[in-house]
Amino acid sequence: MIYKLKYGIPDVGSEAIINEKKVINLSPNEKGLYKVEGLFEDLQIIKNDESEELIVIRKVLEGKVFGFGDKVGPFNRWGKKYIFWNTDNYTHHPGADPLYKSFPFNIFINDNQKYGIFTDYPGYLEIDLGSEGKSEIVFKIRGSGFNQYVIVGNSVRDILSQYLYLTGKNIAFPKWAFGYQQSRWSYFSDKEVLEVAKKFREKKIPCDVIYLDIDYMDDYKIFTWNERNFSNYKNMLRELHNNGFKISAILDPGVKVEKGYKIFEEGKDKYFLKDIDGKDFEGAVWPGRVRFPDFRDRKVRKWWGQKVKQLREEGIDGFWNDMNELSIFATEKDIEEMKSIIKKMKLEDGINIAIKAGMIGEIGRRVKVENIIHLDGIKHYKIKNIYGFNMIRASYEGFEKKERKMIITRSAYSGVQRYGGVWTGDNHSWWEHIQLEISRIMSLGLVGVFYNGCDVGGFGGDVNAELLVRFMQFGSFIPMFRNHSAIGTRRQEPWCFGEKYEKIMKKTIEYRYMLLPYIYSEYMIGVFKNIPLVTPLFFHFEKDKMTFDVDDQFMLGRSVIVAPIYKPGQRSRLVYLPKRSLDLNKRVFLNKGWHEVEAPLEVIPHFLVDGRILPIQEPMNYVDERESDFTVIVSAYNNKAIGYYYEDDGKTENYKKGMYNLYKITYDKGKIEVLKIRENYIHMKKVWNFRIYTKEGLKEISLKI
Ligand code: MIG
Repeated sequence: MIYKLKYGIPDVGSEAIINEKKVINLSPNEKGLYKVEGLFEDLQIIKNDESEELIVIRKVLEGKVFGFGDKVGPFNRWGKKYIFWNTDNYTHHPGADPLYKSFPFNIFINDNQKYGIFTDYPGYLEIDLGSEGKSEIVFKIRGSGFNQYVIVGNSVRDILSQYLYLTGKNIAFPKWAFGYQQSRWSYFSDKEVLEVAKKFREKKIPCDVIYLDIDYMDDYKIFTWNERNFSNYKNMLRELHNNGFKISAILDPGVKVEKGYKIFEEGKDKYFLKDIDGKDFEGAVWPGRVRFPDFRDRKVRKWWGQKVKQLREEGIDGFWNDMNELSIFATEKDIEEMKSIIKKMKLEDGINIAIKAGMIGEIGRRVKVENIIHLDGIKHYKIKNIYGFNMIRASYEGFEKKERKMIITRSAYSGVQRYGGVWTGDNHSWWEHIQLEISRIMSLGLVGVFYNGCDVGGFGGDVNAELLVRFMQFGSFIPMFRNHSAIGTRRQEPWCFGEKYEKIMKKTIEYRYMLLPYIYSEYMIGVFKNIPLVTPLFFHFEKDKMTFDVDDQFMLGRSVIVAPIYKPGQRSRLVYLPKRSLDLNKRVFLNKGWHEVEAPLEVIPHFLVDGRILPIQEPMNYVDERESDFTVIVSAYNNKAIGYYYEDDGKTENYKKGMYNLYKITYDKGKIEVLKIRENYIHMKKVWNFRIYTKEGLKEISLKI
């Protein structure tokens, strides 16, 4: 059940909502206040015309609150005030807010209530969840009105599913996007890129994607190539493809102001955001003076989409959209200064770069967004939070319709799952950030963005061997497994810390490829059925109250529980199992409850819930390399289990037309049964090996299906 509550009259229509048919419009009392029986009651509405503020104060019952996407801070959001104002905020300390994205959706849970609230406002928004100790929530916008959607459901899954009814289903990413991905700011030349690629293949460390950061461009000019360092880029792309790699390139929105530069000339006075004086607005980012496309305008998206398409045709397979908060450094002078600082830096001084960059970012935050106007006359600050959303929408619209798209963005707003996925931005090579990312990744699932990830290994600062191993182990169980790090920091490709650690990381990556049949099945079923790939435990074990307090474990799919190690020197940890599960390291059953589990450096504790199955394969060098041996692990303590296996072409939208295979696998008292729910795609796995774990021991069966 979805209720719509209207406060004032919004300045601009929302772009998040695409389906309102099932929504029930509630009527307020004469003061404009709402009461939703059994859930909450509005106390007051304050309107201040001078400051353009509209404030709603609401009485609620206390409980736990989850959601808000990848904001930092505790997983349970209660007790804190949050600001939604998309900002390039690169030091994710515990109090950092606002950050890059705005997902003003969360789910309230207490003993008697379960409901979601989506506060749909794309400008400045504050939500205070009882930070002053009262059982009150305060919503504050800088605008004339906003809509709110209150979603009542009988489970978290049901509430999320209704939210996705409102804001749209997730697109499906290509299968290769679930392979290992290697990035660095930057691989500076075609030669360097090819060397990195070669190393992966020589060492037989699986890898699917290599990233190009801003230095592939000529002077940071979007849609150009640096002809000096990437003089042979066509050859580079060809070679990478021949060796099974995909390439993802960064896209920044700022278009350099330079006479004769094609993109600038085409966009000038036509496609860019305006200043109050009616001229194109100018700020400074990496290229120096830049202007920013107004992606909200359909013709601008079309223009940008064409450029993306050209890059796609040249051989770029995926795109990551950066700096689209908007991130504006300041003036051109500041940029020149920053460039010379970076040039003078020795590599060890990476942290100083961050500090300097921070100083410049501070200036950027003072850029007056009040002065920026959209092409249709709307003031930018009223819709700042959907700039990034519309930027990746432009890339999405530029792609071939039939092709699956690999597009991620740093800045986003609710509904972004219709166009792509996200990563969490500039984290650090800090132990604390493994723990932080666990809760951010889970929270991104809870706001309906199923393809998400973080910079594995940490972006800023220098990683060390043990931290990298633990980060990689965690990364191998989240939707997007990408190692990325900042300029000036210590290198963190899997081979950078000598043989001992390389071996462990190779195993970690291979294990990810082993799990791909399961990961991809669960992901695709999730896309169909609105279930995030990574969730907190309570998503699948809601009746078990203990699960609501577990914020440092997660579920990958519906059957695997993961408990990462996020402290140096730690060689065991406490794990909560909401149901009897099979320890996938030791291959023994553990009962429901708390356990201390061993975790030597090469081990990340993870478990297969009893009664479930896990389809796996032999690892390969990259996802599309070959079909490999197929095994189904069955966790059947009491000789009973059930699970699913899904496959399709992994690269087109044909799954929407039903062109896929879906098998239901059941094990009951010694008998395996594989039911073909649908078999509309080439039958790939002919021989199925079953490894069945029961209380009596292990049984192995091989079947031709
Ligand atoms: O101002 O393109 O979050 O992933 O490597 C920094 C350089 C700009 C920020 C992104 C990061 C990327 C970096 N970018």
